[in-house]
Amino acid sequence: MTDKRNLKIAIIGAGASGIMAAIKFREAGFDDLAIFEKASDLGGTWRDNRYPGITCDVPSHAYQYSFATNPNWTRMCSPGAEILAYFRGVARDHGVDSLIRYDSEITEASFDHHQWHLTSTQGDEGLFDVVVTATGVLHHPVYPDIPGRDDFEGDCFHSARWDDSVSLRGKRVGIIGTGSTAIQIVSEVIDDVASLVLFQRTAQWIWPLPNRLITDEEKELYRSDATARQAEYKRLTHRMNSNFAAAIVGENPDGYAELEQDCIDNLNTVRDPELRAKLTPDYKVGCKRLIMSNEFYEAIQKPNAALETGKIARFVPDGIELEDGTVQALDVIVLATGFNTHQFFRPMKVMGPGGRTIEEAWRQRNEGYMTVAVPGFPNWFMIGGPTSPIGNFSWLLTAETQFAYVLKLIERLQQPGVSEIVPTAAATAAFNQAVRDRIPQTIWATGCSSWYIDASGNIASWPWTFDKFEQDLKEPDWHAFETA
Ligand code: N01
Repeated sequence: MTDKRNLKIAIIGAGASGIMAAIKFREAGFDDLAIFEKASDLGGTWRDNRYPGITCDVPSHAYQYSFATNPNWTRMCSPGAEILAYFRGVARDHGVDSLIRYDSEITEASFDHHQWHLTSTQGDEGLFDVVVTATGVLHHPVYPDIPGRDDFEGDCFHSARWDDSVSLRGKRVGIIGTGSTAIQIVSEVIDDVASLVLFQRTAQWIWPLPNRLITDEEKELYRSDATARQAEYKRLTHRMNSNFAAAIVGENPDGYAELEQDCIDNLNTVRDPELRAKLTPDYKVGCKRLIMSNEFYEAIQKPNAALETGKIARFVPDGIELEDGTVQALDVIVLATGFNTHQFFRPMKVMGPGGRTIEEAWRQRNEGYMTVAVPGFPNWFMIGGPTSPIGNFSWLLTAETQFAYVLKLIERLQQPGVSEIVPTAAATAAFNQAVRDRIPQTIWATGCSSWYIDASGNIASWPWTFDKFEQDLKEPDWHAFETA
């Protein structure tokens, strides 16, 4: 170990992926680390999203790090605050919270003489041998292109910018959007509000995931028996990735048929045929990210709930006006209108050798090699880069898989005479051609709009099974990389 070069490493983002990366770097013997975080707290999406009803619809015993399984999860799918507390606890217990430089948004990165020079909102951050971006996918809120938002005289905010000073109790509440977020909010607040109007542009398929409490006996077992805990983690991640996600990408037809039938049966629990018709999607199950809830259909059938499918024309001072001229009078409007998922680490300005920017490299589309690196940008690695498995895959396992692969590339930089490593243009082109060849066969290309699709119509997710993802990222193909 002594003759190995110690590298100066920057991690960008102190969310789930950045915390994991720091812990894994430490374990691998790297100790010159800094984590840059644009906010004043860690936790990424679990810090930003505090809306009522926030839960992770991935079972908690799968939505955790493989190396820090938690015996104390309270529910099969635990609430957001519990998940945030978990990440805080893991960061603290592994001593990586002290590496975080808060309120430091990296605004510029430029590569010269084998190193990245980083500038943040705090100023010059110096030189780094390696940069790992861990900037997440769902964190640039999209505000709807509906005119007149400032004309509305009540409270109006995005679901990821929840205004804690506003109580919904006894209010007339409007929610725009029918994604996972809106469905969780509706289910949680319906009994508190005077009335609720859900503005639906597109109906969604909903899989009836029960969210039971984890019993004290189960928790006791997980506390006393690490093997049982690990076995539950393995069982659930396998079920999610190998069965469920394989069904979604078209590699488990029986699993898919079952999933589809579950969603149809769930929809058929809606008693009023007119409401049921409005809630019936016109695209295939799984084309959009599948929503998990066994509460929403009951909530939307309550007497104080209404589903509005008329097209929104504009915000007006007392609510929302539809194209037919009717006005829904509201006190509070929640914009559950999703995220721009194609920005990655931008608006950061990234300049490779010779000043070529990532904007230039990604002018046509966001493309990398094996989801983690980009030709022309040496020693720059991404957790959650273009073509990562997103949506109904398990994100934390994706991040761990990518990190383990990236670590092998970085370890190459410790060898004498190696200062740069970067994927070749040819390997990257071949990888992306294979992606493009495969995409038309996936469920996401069967005719729906979704956040998987970028402005040019490219579908951004890993188009094969998770098993293949793990297999392909097990060991780098060294012919696909060049070093200097
Ligand atoms: O956002 P979305 P989300 N007028 O993009 C509608 C993760 N997540 O925040 O479908 C009217 O899914 C838009 O309509 P349409 C999860 O990965 C996870 O709900 O485009 N409507 C859609 O209905 C999820 O997929 C958990 O026609 C407008 C909605 O807004 C991802 O986050 C929980 C509109 C946006 O839905 C994003 O979910 C919550 C307009 N102008 C979220 N513009 C877990 O439990 C947009 N819409 C893990």
